[in-house]
Amino acid sequence: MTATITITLDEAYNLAEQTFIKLGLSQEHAQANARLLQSCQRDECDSHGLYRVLSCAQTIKTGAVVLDAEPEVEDRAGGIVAVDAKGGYSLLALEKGLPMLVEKTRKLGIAAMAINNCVHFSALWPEVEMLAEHGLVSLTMVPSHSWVAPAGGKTGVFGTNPIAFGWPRAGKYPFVFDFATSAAARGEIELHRRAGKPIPEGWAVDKDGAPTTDAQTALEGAMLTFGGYKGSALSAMVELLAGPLIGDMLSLESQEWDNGRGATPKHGEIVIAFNPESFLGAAMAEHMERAEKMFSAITGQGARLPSQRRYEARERSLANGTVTIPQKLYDDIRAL
Ligand code: NDP
Ligand code: PYC
Repeated sequence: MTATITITLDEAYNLAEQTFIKLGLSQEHAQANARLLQSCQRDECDSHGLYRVLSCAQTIKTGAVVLDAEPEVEDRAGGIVAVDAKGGYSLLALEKGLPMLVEKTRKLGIAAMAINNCVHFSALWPEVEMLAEHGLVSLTMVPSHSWVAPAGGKTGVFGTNPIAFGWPRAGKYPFVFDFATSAAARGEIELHRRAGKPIPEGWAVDKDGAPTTDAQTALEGAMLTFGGYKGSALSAMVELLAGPLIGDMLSLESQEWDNGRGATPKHGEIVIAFNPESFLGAAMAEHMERAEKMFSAITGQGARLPSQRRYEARERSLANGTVTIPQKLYDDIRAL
């Protein structure tokens, strides 16, 4: 059994923040990153929780990220907010651009934010949850490095390319899903490797295109999309919307930029937000209630909504004021 350690939520935040500062990140970036990692660990999203401090450390060591980048927010034509992350981590850029995105969405009914030139390591659900807190529906996506083969191929073209969607619900946690368009996030395969566990069939192939359940072989080979050609097409859409459309890198280009350093991907991100009130006016409550009918039809038959596990984990962590992580992860972070 894996040895674990339980620490308070504050300790989780401080562990991340202090390590980032020791590694040379500016305080603003260290805090934005630590806030995100604490939230992910609180919600038991292990592949994008405190574990990410290790890949950030590796990225910082390679010099691939600008440690004190000051994001610049630009009010671009009509409904577009453009944030230049200046080669820094994405999260501070997101925090800086979000208020203008909310304001534009409220005013125009629909608006989009392009974050460019950012190093990206995070889960996307916190972003759509933040927008849902403002009563907005939203969609966000990012490419990564070209680890994932297209359906029918065996060489990486796509990133793990997550898509997150958020829908506000009166008096309830929002409806949120957030998943990679690969069969699993790369972070999941890395966690299997660290735990010495095989990965499920269908996640990856080896360098020659043969199926593998060995995590290390998978990381050296190519990952697979979920849902065959359907996941493959969605992954291509993510590349296009969060790449060429906003003038930023494809996963293939992020991989070239990395040039074997082993840094976290660098690319753009697109966040699209919709204001239900602008679409529906006085009929908003009625139509939001119709959405509830669908949620009830799902949960009413014993199926669960995406994020339910996460919200339950959140309640538990907040009630206890703690999170539990592998002792080895804690030791590895402390060793930094
Ligand atoms: P999963 O395959 O675990 O899918 C996650 C989503 O599906 C969650 O919303 C989850 O809800 C929901 N879900 C899982 N099981 C069920 C079920 N039985 N019924 C209904 N809903 C379910 O996640 P991935 O491995 O694909 O991705 C994990 C994370 O990795 C994401 O947060 C993603 O943003 C991040 N990621 C980030 C990348 C980046 O480049 N920055 C790249 C790739 C991934 P719940 O959480 O409640 O289980
Ligand atoms: O887990 O696939 C992943 C991932 C890529 C970038 C950040 N997380």
